[in-house]
Amino acid sequence: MPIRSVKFILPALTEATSPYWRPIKYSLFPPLGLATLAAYLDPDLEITLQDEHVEKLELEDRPDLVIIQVYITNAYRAYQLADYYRARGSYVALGGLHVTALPDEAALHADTIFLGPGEHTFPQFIRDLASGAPKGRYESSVRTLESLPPIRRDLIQRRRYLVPNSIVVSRGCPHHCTFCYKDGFFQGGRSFYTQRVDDALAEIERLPGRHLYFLDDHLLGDVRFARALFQGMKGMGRVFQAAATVDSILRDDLIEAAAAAGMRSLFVGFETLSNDSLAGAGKRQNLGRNYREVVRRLDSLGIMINGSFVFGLDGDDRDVFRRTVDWAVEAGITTATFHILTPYPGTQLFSEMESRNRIATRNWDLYDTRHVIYQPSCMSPEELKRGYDWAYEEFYRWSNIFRGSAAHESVKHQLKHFSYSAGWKKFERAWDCVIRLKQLTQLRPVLEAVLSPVEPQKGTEKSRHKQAQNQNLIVPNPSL
Ligand code: B12
Ligand code: SF4
Repeated sequence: MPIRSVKFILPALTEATSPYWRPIKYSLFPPLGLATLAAYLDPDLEITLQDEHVEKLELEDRPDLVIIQVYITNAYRAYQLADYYRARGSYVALGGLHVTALPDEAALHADTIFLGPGEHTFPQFIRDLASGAPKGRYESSVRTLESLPPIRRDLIQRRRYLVPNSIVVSRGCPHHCTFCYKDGFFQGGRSFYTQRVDDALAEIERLPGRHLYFLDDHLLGDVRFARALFQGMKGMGRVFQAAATVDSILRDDLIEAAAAAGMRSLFVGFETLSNDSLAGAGKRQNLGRNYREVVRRLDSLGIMINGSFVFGLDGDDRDVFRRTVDWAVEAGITTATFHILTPYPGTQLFSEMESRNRIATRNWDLYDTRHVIYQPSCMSPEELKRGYDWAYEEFYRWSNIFRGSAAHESVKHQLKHFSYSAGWKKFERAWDCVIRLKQLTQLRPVLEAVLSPVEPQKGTEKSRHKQAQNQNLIVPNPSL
């Protein structure tokens, strides 16, 4: 069939109408996955990319081809849009994490579905479509990020996002936590691979401004790659945020190299303070690690911490909430992301829970890590939900923001902790107002100016790293 117009859609989760909806959280990052796929199309086609999290969808159009990305919590909305466009005569393709986990469910709403990452299957599909023989289902098995065409960032409306410079230079992760989407999504091929360092550096060079946010699951996962990347970034004058595991922070001096390249904040999956729970979740890389030492090391390099914690792991009792919050505040974790354990379809955790009849609902809207959708082992679902709500409230209480800030030695770090944590959680109305006025772009340099530079703590071996004196622009992690 002749294709002249293509529309890419990232549907918004139904949560957009709930009291939990935080516009700023969904105005952080543009739809990078879809912009990556768009790069495989003939640039002369009429191509549009719409992100329902930040704009109202144009629904009067009749594109020849509609590409929709499906996460678990936007699945129902994605299916609704797919049905709508099919009824209008468009050819509809669905892909993403939820389609990979539950292909038969998604297939009811699509002409073609895609399992796994799209870098190899999508161009194959485009060729098949052009020759008039598209398949109903494509499964990714070839896994490489070599020779990727440059991401179609021109399709992204940068002014609508606080962090238009999000970037991923790898896919997947070397670890195998039982609750993570990763093993299911990357089934049938490699589950951790990186770009070539030169290509990653070229992509960074293409991004304007100073600030970057690496959305990689584990930026330090491939030591050789990460070291070469940081070496190449030295002197670029970038400041960046990323995610990495506990063990990679304690291992050798890679984290120092990251700081020297401009790392200013790190998302760290602490998950739980209990070794038994870590073992139960297959989180071996955290087992027996000294979390205090992780905090001390990052602190000494002027790197702020976004700590991730999961409640409801088997063995967690009613005290887990207070224990975790007390620890996070005392340690001086800048922001904390709390999750209610959520068994996503396609994960080992989901299969285990399902076989024991512990899954309480299959309403995907509720699989947002804020609802209890399974039977916990040592408390009731209501206690788990109450404890989770309490933990957020308690951690972001003014008194605890003060206490957490005071945990740092340097006054500048204390101030930065305070403004970052308070700015993210205590000024919701101001964020909403800026988004409504479409002024997020204006706020970026303001934030850069407000957040003061942090010097490494004196007397530590890291004080050599003057790079921490660079100005910072720090935004929260997506899961917050
Ligand atoms: C950035 C991010 C967000 C951002 C923005 C998303 C965006 N604009 O794209 C925001 C803040 C909105 C967000 C919110 C949430 N997120 Co989020 N997020 C991410 C994160 C960190 C990166 C996504 C990314 O850009 N990846 C890089 C790009 C290149 O990959 P990609 O988007 O997956 O696209 C590729 C493939 O999926 C595939 N593909 C995708 N669509 C299609 C379509 C077709 C036709 C084809 C061929 C291929 C294809 O090809 C692409 C190229 O390889 C991921 C973790 C991760 N590593 O993916 C979590 C992740 C996707 N989020 C997750 C969750 C749970 C959430 C929340 C529910 C959290 C919460 N408590 O609120 C919300 C709800 C989101 C929603 N809309 O429903 C889970 C999803 C679990 C699941 N099974 O669906 C993840 C995997 C995190 C995790 N480890 O658990 N998130
Ligand atoms: S370390 Fe993080 S990204 Fe890697 S498997 Fe575990 S939860 Fe997933």
